[in-house]
Amino acid sequence: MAGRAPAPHFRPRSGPNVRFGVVAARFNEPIVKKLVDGAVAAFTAGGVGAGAIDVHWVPGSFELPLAAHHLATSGRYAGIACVGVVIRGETPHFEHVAREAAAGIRSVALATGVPVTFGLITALTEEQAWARAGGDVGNRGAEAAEAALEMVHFLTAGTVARRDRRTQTARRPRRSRAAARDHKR
Ligand code: DLZ
Repeated sequence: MAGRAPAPHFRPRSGPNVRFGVVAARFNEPIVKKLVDGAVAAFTAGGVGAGAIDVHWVPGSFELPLAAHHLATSGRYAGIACVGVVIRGETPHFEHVAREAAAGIRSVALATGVPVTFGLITALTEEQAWARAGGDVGNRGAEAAEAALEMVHFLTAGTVARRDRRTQTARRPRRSRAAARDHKR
């Protein structure tokens, strides 16, 4: 499971009027800032104007789902990347925070239909976290932004349009040979 995320299959482009949000958890803030930078850079590379990206900070990763829900239901955002860093401490607290953040983010995406993506680092050490925040193992914030862009494309352009076309083709009544002959005359 470790390693860099695969490159997106295509370079997603977004329209100039589409807004994207980044929700960032302040816990482990110096590392999270790198994730925010990565997410903003990836949105920008995907064609989102700098003025169309809003960064919202919350206390910790546990609060990410509620903030993402608030933004997703506002109708202002096409997609939202959640970023945070959860580092294992001496107690199982880490597991509760990481599990609830992951489940909550998933629930918000499913409940609202807005792509809300998971840019959370869950690391055993601070070193591992830095490696995933723009170090040797990529930038989970950038990956979350790219995933949001790709999912917006998936939900709008791609699949639905193709299905519609197929349905229309299937529904178009086929001309019988006789009708075709009549048509030629
Ligand atoms: C309390 C806590 C702990 C121990 N560790 C982390 C962490 O590693 N990463 C993180 O984003 N947040 C942590 N928090 C804070 C919780 O996410 C949450 O903000 C508080 O429990 C208040 O609800």
